Amino acid sequence: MPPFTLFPCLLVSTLGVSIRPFYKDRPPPIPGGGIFEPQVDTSMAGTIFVINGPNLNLLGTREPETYGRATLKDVQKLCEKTAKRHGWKAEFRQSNIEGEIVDFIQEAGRQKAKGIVINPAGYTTTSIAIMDALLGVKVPTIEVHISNIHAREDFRHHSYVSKAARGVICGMGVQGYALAIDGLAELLGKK
Ligand code: CA2
Repeated sequence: MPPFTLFPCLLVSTLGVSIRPFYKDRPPPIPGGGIFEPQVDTSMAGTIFVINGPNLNLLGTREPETYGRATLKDVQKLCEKTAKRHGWKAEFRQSNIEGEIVDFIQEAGRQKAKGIVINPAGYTTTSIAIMDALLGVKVPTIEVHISNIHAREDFRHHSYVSKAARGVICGMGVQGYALAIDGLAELLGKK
């Protein structure tokens, strides 16, 4: 008997074709060779970036009278849950380093993120680099501050980041992050 009748699967799989049984509850074969591998189409799943600036890693451990008792992990869960309601995945980041925050923003641009929520913290009032990065990527951005910066010291009132933001939320505690994500959904017509 010729070998191709004994090993038909082997022969045809080298041609990129599968002759294995096709079950109705399985995805169809992948063009180009693979068979029965579950396929996730990530191109449709929107991503939003939630970026946190310096010292926000300390959230929930100090100054609860100003910033509340929620930790940054709690904020991450809140953002992931809120993003999921809109069919989005949340990429949650924090850095104490200005250049890393610029890198996160550029990454959001490269990944064609649906939106950015950013609490620039101490860099709010100083960072032309973060403002320039946001202006460069053209991803709709909402700036968030946990505290009401306008009811605090004068030096907290000015924000370079606001010049690149579609909206600003402050004084709503960590719930401001969820409001910002809902706001992005509203802006992008998802509600
Ligand atoms: O209210 C906000 O979210 C701020 O962005 C927080 C910044 C502050 O510089 C801004 O003016 C307003 C400070 C973040 C520091 O976070 C800490 C959290 C807990 C304990 C210590 C610092």
